Amino acid sequence: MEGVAGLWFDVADLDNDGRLDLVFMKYTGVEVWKNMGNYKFKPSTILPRQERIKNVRAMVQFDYDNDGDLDLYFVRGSSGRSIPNTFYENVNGKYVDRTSAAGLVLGGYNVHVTAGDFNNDGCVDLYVTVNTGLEGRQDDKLMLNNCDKTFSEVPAGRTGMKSRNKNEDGDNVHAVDVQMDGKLDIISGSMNSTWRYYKNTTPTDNNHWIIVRVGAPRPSRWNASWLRSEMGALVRVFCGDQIFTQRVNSPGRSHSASHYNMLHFGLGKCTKVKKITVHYVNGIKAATASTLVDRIKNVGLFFRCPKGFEGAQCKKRVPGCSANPCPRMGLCEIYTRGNSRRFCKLPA
Ligand SMILES: [Ca+2]
Ligand SMILES: [Ca+2]
Ligand SMILES: [Ca+2]
Ligand SMILES: [Ca+2]
Repeated sequence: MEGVAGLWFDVADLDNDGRLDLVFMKYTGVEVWKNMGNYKFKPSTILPRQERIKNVRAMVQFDYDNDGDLDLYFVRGSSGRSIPNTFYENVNGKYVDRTSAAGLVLGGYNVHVTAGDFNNDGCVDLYVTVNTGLEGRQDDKLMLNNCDKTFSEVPAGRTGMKSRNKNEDGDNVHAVDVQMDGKLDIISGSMNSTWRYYKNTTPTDNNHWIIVRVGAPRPSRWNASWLRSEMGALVRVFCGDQIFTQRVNSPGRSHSASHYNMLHFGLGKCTKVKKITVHYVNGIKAATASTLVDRIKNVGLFFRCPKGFEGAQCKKRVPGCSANPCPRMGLCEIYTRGNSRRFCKLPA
């Protein structure tokens, strides 16, 4: 992989084998490296004509048709000319160009994209930021999913979003529910100005939602892997006869990665979630029983650090922590890595 001249890169399991592959977005085309396991990668040409997808600025993997597989959208931009974006539908593991059919050409000088169900109708929408350089000032684009494999742009005057100022170029954008009220909000930066935060006040027409807070995988008798992150896990919400699918990842990952494990799902009129499943990248699986909607649901393992401890998972070694129970920790679990290191961890 040495010498890959990339502009941005992202991780995504493009071939659905459970291992996250690498996607390099370059001025000269897209380059994919398939994850072979054991930290080995090899070049892949899984995307049709990927070498011709030039000037990619960002990508997002999302299930636009709720068929359980993740589709792929590249936004593209150049200061010299208008460039169409590229959208691939995942059809049984093969990627098919549906850019025009889905109404996602856009053109112009697009910079970044985030996906989320902004009106909670059960169909994932897109928000694309735009650079002003090409055709004068342009506003960002909110593309609502019509739930029929097409998208429609919401006219700028109807979004309530402030027009970008002259010379204010769109940049990062994240779909995040700031208040945890079930309505996804927008946080968007610009290259030469300030951040903007847009609170979502869209009428949701009694649509429902659920936020899945994904914790770490629980080690089992069969799999005590220390690859214990929830990042990259595939999460499915089964509601009514529909299945909603997302992967745990930063919502603005191509430009500015963050650790964000709260997945927002719009559920439409569905009122009862049958189950939620999580497939972690280390092979461990988790599932919940049925649950009501319009709430936050925890899945997986969470840690909190008692006073005097520190680190994301209380990794500061506890003096005298050699036997269970740990001092001052009440009910705790001890995990060992190798022969020499022991940590006390207190399940939340
Ligand atoms: Ca893969
Ligand atoms: Ca799909
Ligand atoms: Ca929607
Ligand atoms: Ca909100």
